Amino acid sequence: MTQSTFKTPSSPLNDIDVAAIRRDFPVLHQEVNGHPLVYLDNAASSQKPVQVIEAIDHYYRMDNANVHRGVHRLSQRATDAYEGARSKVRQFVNAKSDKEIVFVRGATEAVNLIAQSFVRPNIEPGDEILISYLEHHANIVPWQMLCEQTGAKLNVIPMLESGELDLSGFDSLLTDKTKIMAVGQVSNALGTVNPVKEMIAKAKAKGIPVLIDGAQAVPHMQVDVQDLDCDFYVFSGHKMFAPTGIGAFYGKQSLLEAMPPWQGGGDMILSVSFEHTEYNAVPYKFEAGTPHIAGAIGLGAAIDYMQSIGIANITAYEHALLSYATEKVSAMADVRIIGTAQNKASVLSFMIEDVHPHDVGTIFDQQGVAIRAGHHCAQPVMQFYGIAATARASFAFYNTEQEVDSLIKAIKTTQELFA
Ligand code: 7TS
Repeated sequence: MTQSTFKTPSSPLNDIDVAAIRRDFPVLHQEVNGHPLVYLDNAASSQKPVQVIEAIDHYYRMDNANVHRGVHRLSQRATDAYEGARSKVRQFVNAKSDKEIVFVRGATEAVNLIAQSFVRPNIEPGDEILISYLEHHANIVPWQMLCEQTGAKLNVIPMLESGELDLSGFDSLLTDKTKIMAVGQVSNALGTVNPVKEMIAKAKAKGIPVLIDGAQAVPHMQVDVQDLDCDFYVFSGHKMFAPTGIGAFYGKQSLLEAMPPWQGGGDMILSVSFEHTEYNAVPYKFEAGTPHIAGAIGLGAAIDYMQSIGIANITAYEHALLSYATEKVSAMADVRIIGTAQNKASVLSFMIEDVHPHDVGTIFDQQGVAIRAGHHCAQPVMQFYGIAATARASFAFYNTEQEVDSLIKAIKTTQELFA
């Protein structure tokens, strides 16, 4: 597509009112090093709209109390708000029941919980766990730890130069020893959107349970866990405009019910004596201790906010923005895009010839442009390309074409400095 295509009234870039949206994000309106902030590090953590900030503020000003235990009014309001947020998450991912939504700290905690509570009790030496080359460390290390604990073996779906998964030998990796397939829907380092629906169908046909790491998917696209037919779906709030320290996972109710609890403590029990403890029903069985109540409320508000824009509008807008950025960067000499999959979401990883990505990040910061430089907690992906790091710009629906132009300008400035 040419640049002029993007300027036409029918462009998805005109489908949402970005100027109005940006007014909802206080943090975007500041200067960094004498330049307007251009925040392109959304894959690491996204910014928060006033609607989320105010929901948290309201909770602490008016409703603050512990949940599930008080007869008093504030505790009831806190409980209603917390459980209301659970319903919003259930509807957001289209789970059947609120009982299938467990609040956790984030995607990392969810993967660890599922590894230890769902897989560990049923795994033997020689059994297999299947992940992919594109995973974030959060979906690698918990499985390696489980392998160390149990003598199971980690298998890895390979990748191609394009940054897509190499599914040519996929069927043979799904064996009768595979206890779980755990794959990301969108790669955080490259932006590749994996064909998870097809992959899930193949795994399920062989009776293999599936976990999908949706941390980089939920901020950008509609997710329907029933349509996907995955067994678990994990994500973090802070990448989808909600606070840090809160996330959620979906688990099929029958599986959650059969799983032992992960952590013990208050709220996850029905009764305790020294002789016998009876656990609470799902999802509370997995929510030991006082939860991040304000965080869950903020997550609910973030879902409301995204839905007020429309998830399909977000997807279309960001797709157009990524195409615009990709076209501009591709046209530059001595800049290499890392990850050129057909289907990508909101991530542009690149290398400027003869400049270390960390220097790129520092020079960009001097110009107010915030990106991430590093291995993005996906070191196997870096090893695949024989590099230590990339510079990564990652977009949200509040980013603009003008900000992409600032990115291009920052690349040119960097090249001039190193010329
Ligand atoms: N899975 C994926 C695909 C991720 O991108 C991340 C974080 C996680 C899991 C872990 O999420 P957490 O909220 O539990 O930490 N990814 C990134 C990133 O790309 N830059 O910083 C964090």
